[in-house]
Amino acid sequence: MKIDILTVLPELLESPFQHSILKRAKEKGLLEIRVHHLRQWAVNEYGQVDDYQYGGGAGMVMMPEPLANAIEALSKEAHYDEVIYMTPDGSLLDQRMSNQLSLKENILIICGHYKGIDQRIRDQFVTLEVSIGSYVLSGGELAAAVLVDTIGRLLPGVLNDETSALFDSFQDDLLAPPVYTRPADFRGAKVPEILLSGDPKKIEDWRHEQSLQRTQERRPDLLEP
Ligand code: 6GU
Repeated sequence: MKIDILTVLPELLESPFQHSILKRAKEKGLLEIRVHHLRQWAVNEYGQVDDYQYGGGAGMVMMPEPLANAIEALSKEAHYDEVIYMTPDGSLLDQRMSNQLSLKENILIICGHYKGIDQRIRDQFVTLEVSIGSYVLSGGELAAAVLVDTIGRLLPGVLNDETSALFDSFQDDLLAPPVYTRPADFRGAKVPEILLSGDPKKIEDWRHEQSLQRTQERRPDLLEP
């Protein structure tokens, strides 16, 4: 899978994909991430990519020309299955959306800044608008990093048996059960007896029960049909 990201702050996206699971995905050749600086397509020698908004009001708007030129230039090299715009008024990201996006071949992600991008780019080029939650970030970069992380770890061959996404919270609409490691007695707090029993069936049942209980307590909305 190939993911291109368009941003005015490429520095913000330098580190997130260079560690851990995403790093492994790239090294295995399962994921290619390219971060493009929108200023390459600026309208003038000053590197301008934003301007005042029509109708007045505080805050700049990202101009349509640089974005359109960037999208068109990048589209010559790859056919994009989705052109995604990261925006707080987009569809709320959830595991289902990440699962679906992980099946795509090429994705382009546009990070908004300032007051956002000119509506005509959203109308003419964007195929999916994504928000990562009901709060406001300074820009789309951190949201894009979150989205790419959720997608990258789902690509076949990225996770091994031990880290398998099948057991993640949300994958079956349940939160993950509590986990423990050594020591079996930490300052008097003991690991639940059943996990030391060596009985796989009992352990599986216990974990499922704990998952259900946690979900009921913390995220009852996940249990609704
Ligand atoms: Cl995708 N962008 C911004 N700027 N803020 C957000 C967001 C995205 N998702 C939640 N808040």
